[in-house]
Amino acid sequence: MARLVIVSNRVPAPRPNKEEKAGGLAVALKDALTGRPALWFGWSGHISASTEPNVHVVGDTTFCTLDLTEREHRLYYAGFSNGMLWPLLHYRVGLTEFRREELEGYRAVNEKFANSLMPLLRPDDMIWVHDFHLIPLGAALRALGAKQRVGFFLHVPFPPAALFDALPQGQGLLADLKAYDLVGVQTESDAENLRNAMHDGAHVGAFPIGMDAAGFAADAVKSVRRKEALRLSASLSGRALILGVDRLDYSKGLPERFKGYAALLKRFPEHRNKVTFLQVAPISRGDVAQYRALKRELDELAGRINGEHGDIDWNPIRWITRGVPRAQLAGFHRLARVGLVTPLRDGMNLVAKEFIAAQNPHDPGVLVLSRFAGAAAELKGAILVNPHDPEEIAEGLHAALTMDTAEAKSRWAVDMETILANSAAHWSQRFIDALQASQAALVN
Ligand code: GDG
Repeated sequence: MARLVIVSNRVPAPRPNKEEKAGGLAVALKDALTGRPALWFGWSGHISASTEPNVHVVGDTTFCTLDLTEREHRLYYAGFSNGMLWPLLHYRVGLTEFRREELEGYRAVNEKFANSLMPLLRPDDMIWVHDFHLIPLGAALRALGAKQRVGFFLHVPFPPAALFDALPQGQGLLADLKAYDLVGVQTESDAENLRNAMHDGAHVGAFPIGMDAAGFAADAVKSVRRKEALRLSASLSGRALILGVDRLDYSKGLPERFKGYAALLKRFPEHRNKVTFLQVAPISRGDVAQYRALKRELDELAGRINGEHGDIDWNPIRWITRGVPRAQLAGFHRLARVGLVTPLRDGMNLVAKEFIAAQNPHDPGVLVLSRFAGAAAELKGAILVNPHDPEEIAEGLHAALTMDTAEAKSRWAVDMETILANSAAHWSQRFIDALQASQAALVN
């Protein structure tokens, strides 16, 4: 079996530990890796002047990471990746900040990665580059003479061409994408946008990311009986739990979500003191001003909602900005009557799938999901809402809270079948098979 070389900005710690950062990419790829020889290459997460790769071998996987200098981190990561590409690709042109120096720093780090990776490659490796931090990497490897199959997967959305056009020198990034044998995106609509932007994009395809639904379901069954889930359950005093779990990021629509919950309590007073909304939102990119401002806004909103709607024995919102271990989260999802997932834009959104996976088949909770998450194209049983309208979120919540068990079961069953059919392992196999086929087409 050909070795798989995965390249991503962050490489997860070889051995899981409690401090592991929340993030969809690492979760999905770890599930995908089991059972084949692999090299996982990327940034170590550390800042130093060292240029020596750090290497750890665990089973069949070699983890190889590089440190970034303070300047590289500022220009490539905080600057161009997070300050320009992340908002742009999430349709938020108004939040982008472009600096030519950052684009140059972004290209320089991609070249540094290519230079370090090149000597580690074997002729029959299959290389799979991940996400918006590394768009130019394939072209940089080709410039060094790499002949291997190289594929790219974009985890975040791709916006309509007219929005992408706002990026200075954006055509250069689109040209870089042509160096890949295959470019994967999450949905057909992302693929259409990217093909339009590239003018010719025969090698662009939709590969919706999956997750290990059966494994997460088994975790949820165990975890719902453990101490933390029992503590949460006892603390609800019979109230229905509405659960949100997201990195604290402006793409996730959290202020609108809080306002939607407040609108529920106002417009449908029968739910007062009968529901509790728990939002878990581990701080992410806390060194970026926009993210600090978002946290302050949510602190204030949560405080105001609790002040206005709360009672002496009831806090309507619980808001936690620490990460919760994955095994505990599975049990929390199983306890929840409603999963509230309302990003303004999201490539896929694995939390929506995790909520479905964790439910009790005999009495499942209901998913209220943004129309603008990639997951909405797959999860036909969810209640879809426009996350920009708090009133629509309130109506979705009300419908979910009052849904009878028969309907909840049939909606859940449809979605569970969908996610069981597309595990992370299936997803990566589909991509790898297509990558292999695309190279064959070029050769013949
Ligand atoms: C990007 C794209 C796409 C969250 N809080 C905690 C925690 N999490 C875990 C969730 C889930 C993961 O992090 C988040 O994944 P998402 O898919 O929801 O979102 P992004 O991080 O933005 O991921 C996204 C994904 O890549 C994969 O392609 O779906 O659209 O934006 O697994 O459960 N995990 C733990 N504690 C937390 O507090 N342990």
